[in-house]
Amino acid sequence: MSLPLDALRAAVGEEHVLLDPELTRSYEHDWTGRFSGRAGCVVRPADTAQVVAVLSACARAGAPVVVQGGGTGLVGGAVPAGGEVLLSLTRLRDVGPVDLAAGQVTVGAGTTLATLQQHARASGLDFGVDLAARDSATVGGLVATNAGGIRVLRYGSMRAQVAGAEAVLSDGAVVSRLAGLAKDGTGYDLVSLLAGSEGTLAVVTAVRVRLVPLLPARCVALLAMADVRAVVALLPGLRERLPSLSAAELLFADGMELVRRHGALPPPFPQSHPVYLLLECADRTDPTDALVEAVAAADGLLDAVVAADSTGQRALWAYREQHTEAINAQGVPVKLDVSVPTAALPELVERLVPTVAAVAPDARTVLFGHVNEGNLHVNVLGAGELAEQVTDAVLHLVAALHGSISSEHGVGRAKVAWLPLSRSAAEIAAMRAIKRALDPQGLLNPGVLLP
Ligand code: 2HG
Ligand code: ZN
Repeated sequence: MSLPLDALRAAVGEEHVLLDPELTRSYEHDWTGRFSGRAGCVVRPADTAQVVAVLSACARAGAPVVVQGGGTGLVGGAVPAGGEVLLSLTRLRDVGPVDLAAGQVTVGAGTTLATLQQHARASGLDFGVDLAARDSATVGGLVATNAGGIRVLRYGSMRAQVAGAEAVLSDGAVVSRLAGLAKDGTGYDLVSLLAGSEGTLAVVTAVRVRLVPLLPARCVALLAMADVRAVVALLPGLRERLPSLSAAELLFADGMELVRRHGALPPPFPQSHPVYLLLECADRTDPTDALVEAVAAADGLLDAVVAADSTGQRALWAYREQHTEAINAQGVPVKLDVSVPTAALPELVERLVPTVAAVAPDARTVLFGHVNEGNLHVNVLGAGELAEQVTDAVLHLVAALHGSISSEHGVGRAKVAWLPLSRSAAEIAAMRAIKRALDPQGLLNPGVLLP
């Protein structure tokens, strides 16, 4: 495959076309270390016009393109398979003024989530999506994967925050829908289509996002419970009692132990418990009393701690947010991010460890997740050569429980082979037809998402 290097250099400037392996290396693997591949070159455009020039050059040369944001993806969706032009969007960092009348702001695709959050908060608003990788994850990547995170319970996934987008098609044509109109009945919703498209349909260069009210008064609680069934049984009552509920996260004894050892964190309770539920309420006025009352009324509570001050809250969140790092410190995990109807979550948890053990007896399974969405992060350590078999067994179990093989991380390269477990043949055919219409040469993120 020949790369249009001269045209790329003309498009972005010589210094932003990287060929030296010393310079390209950091772009060529995912965060976990499980996925890697050599790029033909790395190209770093500074604005939409340069993305247009890059994609036009690649279209003329028939050169495939891998699109990359902050590199925090967990399914290999932004890692080259070998020889592609790797298009890094981290220089597209323009941050527009907050439109207070609309409650929206337009930012470049390479803007990090943390920057967007700080920008919104400085104007008295906030952004509805939050996740542990906030300092590196980019807005473009959040759209591409339809990222979820810890506040889906309150605000929905990334798709729900997107009011508009600007994107470049594989032939260099620009589709720009950045007016952020709350009502627009003029046909296909191209912007919504891009959410979850994993870079296979177009390159998102800017995003117009909806903002949410800033709720500075917070309270966090950690509840110890006997099992997941007891946790799921609490959810309807908690949602009803606590309109300010904004996160409900599930942790397990072994994950807690791992995180505590990794981060040298003190134990939350005098003794270990099988399951933990982390709750956060956010409001304009202090939600502590409401949360304390709800916790006191909870059935099946083994122990609980409530943190009303920010230091205590950070300490409780650390048990949850340090899971990903603590797991990776043990070795490269097989990461399976799945969801089932919440009522089926207890059964999924009960069957998971035996399911993994049946194919990989020496592997260790660490679970945690976002309980309200029935979203479980299944991290299997020590699967070695058996990674595919473990994936197959877990994803079949999820499908049997009417779940999704990818809840919030996307399909990427990791789960392409299993897409038919979550999407019917008719749906996959429709997705392929859309792909062909927007990217007829199949140049954008080949090998990602579609089998
Ligand atoms: C989270 O919830 C992320 O922290 C990462 O979705 C999950 O590391 C994982 O498996
Ligand atoms: Zn998650």
